[in-house]
Amino acid sequence: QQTASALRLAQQAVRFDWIVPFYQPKIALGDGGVAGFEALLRWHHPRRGLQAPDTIAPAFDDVNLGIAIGERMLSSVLRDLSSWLDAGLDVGSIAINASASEFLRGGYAEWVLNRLRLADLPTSCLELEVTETVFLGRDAKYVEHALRTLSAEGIKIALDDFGTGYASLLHLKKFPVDVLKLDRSFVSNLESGSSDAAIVKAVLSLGQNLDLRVVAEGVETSAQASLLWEQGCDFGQGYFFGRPMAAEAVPRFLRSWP
Ligand code: G
Ligand code: G
Ligand code: MN
Ligand code: NA
Repeated sequence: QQTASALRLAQQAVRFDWIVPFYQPKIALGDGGVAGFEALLRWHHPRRGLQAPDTIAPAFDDVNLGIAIGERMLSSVLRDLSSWLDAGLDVGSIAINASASEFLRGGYAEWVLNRLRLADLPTSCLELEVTETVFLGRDAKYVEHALRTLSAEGIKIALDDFGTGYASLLHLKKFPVDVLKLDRSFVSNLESGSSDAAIVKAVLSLGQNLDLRVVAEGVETSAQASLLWEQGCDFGQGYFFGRPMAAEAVPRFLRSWP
């Protein structure tokens, strides 16, 4: 019944427009510049206030709700992007997260491309984050088609939570992946010289050899940022650089960023 209540809440959140993207900066470790942001779902509960996505996570796997949530997120992101670009702000590329259920709609890629065209925005301003679970279902053929279409139009594809899934290497060969997002669980123990340090090294060398950019997630300290940079990681994301923030806070963040 926990799932049922999460689905009910998600339904309400969609219907009443309680879903908003928060934005977390992605930093180029070399020069410290803002390379872009990841759009992360938050929703307003009328009594409990702003909620993280885990409170409605089962909705991501529901086809209708997953699609409806994806629509709300993309609409809001494109609206925010337009206002930032109109204001002359360079926000870099915005990454959105897509769940497996969203690919079950006919023409996922065409829908995204059409929304970009209608908003008069270039494909280079958008990135798509997927986890390996989208490669594993019966509908992997649709996913492959959608990712190839988006990729051919210039939208970068990022593999989220990298290192926590299965058969990653095969997927890297088969699907048009541009970016690996190194899961934050490997970053948190980086300094202790644990086996995680070896895993981080291996992922970075994989990225180098396959010509993929690597973004380290969950960077919480300057020591982690330095270690990652020394080992050849080009991008970082995490509380050390900035927490996910409301769209209204993004211009101020960009202006005050060193
Ligand atoms: O922001 P937070 O750390 O609470 O996000 C928790 C999880 O929810 C992350 O794994 C993230 O990938 C996922 N998530 C956040 N926003 C979205 C979204 O808009 N769509 C999908 N499908 N997943 C999201
Ligand atoms: O898409 P993904 O599942 O990777 O979403 C990232 C999640 O990690 C979000 O829920 C975000 O709020 C969270 N997060 C972002 N930066 C940090 C960090 O530095 N530390 C921790 N513990 N979590 C983070
Ligand atoms: Mn993500
Ligand atoms: Na992740």
